[in-house]
Amino acid sequence: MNQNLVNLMADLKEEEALALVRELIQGETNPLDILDDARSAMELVGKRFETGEYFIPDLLMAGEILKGLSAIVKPLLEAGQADRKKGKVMIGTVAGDIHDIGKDIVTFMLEVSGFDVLDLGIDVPISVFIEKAREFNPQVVGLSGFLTLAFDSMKKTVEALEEAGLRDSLKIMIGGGQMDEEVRRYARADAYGKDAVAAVNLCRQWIGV
Ligand code: B12
Repeated sequence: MNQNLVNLMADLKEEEALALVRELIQGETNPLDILDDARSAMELVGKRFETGEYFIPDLLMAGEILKGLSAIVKPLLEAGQADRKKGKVMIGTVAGDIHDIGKDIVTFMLEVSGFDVLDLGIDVPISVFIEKAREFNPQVVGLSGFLTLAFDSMKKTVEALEEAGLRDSLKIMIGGGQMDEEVRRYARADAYGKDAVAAVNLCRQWIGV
């Protein structure tokens, strides 16, 4: 682990963190190690938010740094990993909800773990989930949501996948701020994941890798 990178990211020093990433990439550092450090840094950011040390703008900044880092590191990974994808996961923040920091972390962690991820973005209409599920053919669909109103969007999205005849060919996981096991039952999803690590473990278990 490069503690310097973890600290720069967790302390939200964007320019210095990204400069170090570029430097590491020019050297011998494995891009996967850099992503692993980013994951550790995001965990620290989450803890600082929970304890009241960080506020919303800090989370947004952490998200920006993560995006910047991904943009530098991912092309290197894709070149070497193209034929080593473990399975397909489609993810999106459900209709009416625009929170995406948690979803982006989940997407990032899934990609780092070798899954082919289609991220549909935020406020995703049910029809788009259906259309893209037909096109992309994922083994797992992840529904993210942070608002109470997302409970119903999740339920309706699951129902629509069922009506479209796609439900039996895929597993559905839900997650995000207000979600829990009770919402999972309400929405009739297959599992609730409390964080990005849980999301990766669910996909590993379901896809069998
Ligand atoms: C940041 C934030 C915002 C930002 C969002 C920026 C962005 N790009 O996402 C902004 C400022 C834009 C915002 C807007 C609003 N927000 Co807001 N927001 C938050 C806040 C502070 C943090 C959410 C967050 O990003 N947390 C950090 C991430 C990392 O969260 P996380 O849950 O730890 O994520 C992990 C897991 O949830 C999991 N996970 C996430 N998705 C998935 C998916 C799957 C499949 C799995 C398995 C796991 C998983 O993995 C993640 C990584 O480990 C919360 C309060 C809180 N304490 O949660 C309110 C909060 C969610 N917001 C709230 C509200 C009300 C709003 C607004 C309606 C405010 C308004 N009146 O305009 C609007 C929403 C507009 C809309 N239509 O969506 C309320 C929701 C209340 C409710 N019961 O509905 C909250 C709870 C604040 C509050 N206490 O009132 N918000």
